[in-house]
Amino acid sequence: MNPSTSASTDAAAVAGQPAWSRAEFEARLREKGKAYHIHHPYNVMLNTGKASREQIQGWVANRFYYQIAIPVKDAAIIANCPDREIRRGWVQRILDHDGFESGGVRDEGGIEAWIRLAMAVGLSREEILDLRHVVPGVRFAVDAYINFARRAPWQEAVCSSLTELFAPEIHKQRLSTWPEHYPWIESSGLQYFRNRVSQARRDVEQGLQVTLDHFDTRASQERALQILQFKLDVLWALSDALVTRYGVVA
Ligand code: AHQ
Repeated sequence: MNPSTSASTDAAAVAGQPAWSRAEFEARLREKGKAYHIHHPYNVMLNTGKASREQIQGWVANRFYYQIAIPVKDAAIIANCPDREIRRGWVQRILDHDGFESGGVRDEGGIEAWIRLAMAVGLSREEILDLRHVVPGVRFAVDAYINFARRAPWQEAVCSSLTELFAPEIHKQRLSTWPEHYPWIESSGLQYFRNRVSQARRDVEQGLQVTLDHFDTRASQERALQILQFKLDVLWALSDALVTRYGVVA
């Protein structure tokens, strides 16, 4: 269910019940990792070495649409957030993806690193940038995420980024399995995943504190779980769309 619809039925169901403790609330957020796309058949195929060159190229080309959406999504959060301290932390996410040049320090950014991944799996820069391979279901899932972040209160959009609680594991899984299964992919092409292991951990620290601080009633905590489920569904639907276009090998 898209969490932009009101969750009044849940609020009535838990009215009068005390809020979960921070530890209990965090545990329930982490428990939703069971639905993370690391368990999706397309991802299992990728990380167990069963994917064809075309299925890998299709995943990289379609996930590029998700990657270029992230800084747009994060800019929407910043645009909605009146708190300077929060913005100071959150802006790092845009720099991580778009790259920056400041005081003699130059970082090409994650989107450029993803383009290098694309070229390492045999795609041209032109065909990754012109989005010719992006399938409708991927576009709709990613656009739903961006539009949620634009419309929702900024704290809800922050909460939706918490799928990254589970991201370090998936990046480490690729780094430990792809070189063995796909030796034809140049090792430098995997740099994006190496960078994300630490960046995701740092991102989640801020996102989790904002979420634990803001959602402080039982009804709002239930809503936070719905928001996280929405984002889990975005990632799952993205992989479903790839199965439709490229097939999957169990
Ligand atoms: O590379 C990823 C990334 O930069 C982000 C930002 C974050 C967000 O703000 O929603 N989520 C996210 C994710 C990235 N990679 C995905 C993957 O499987 O490689 C995982 C994804 C996430 O867990 O939300």
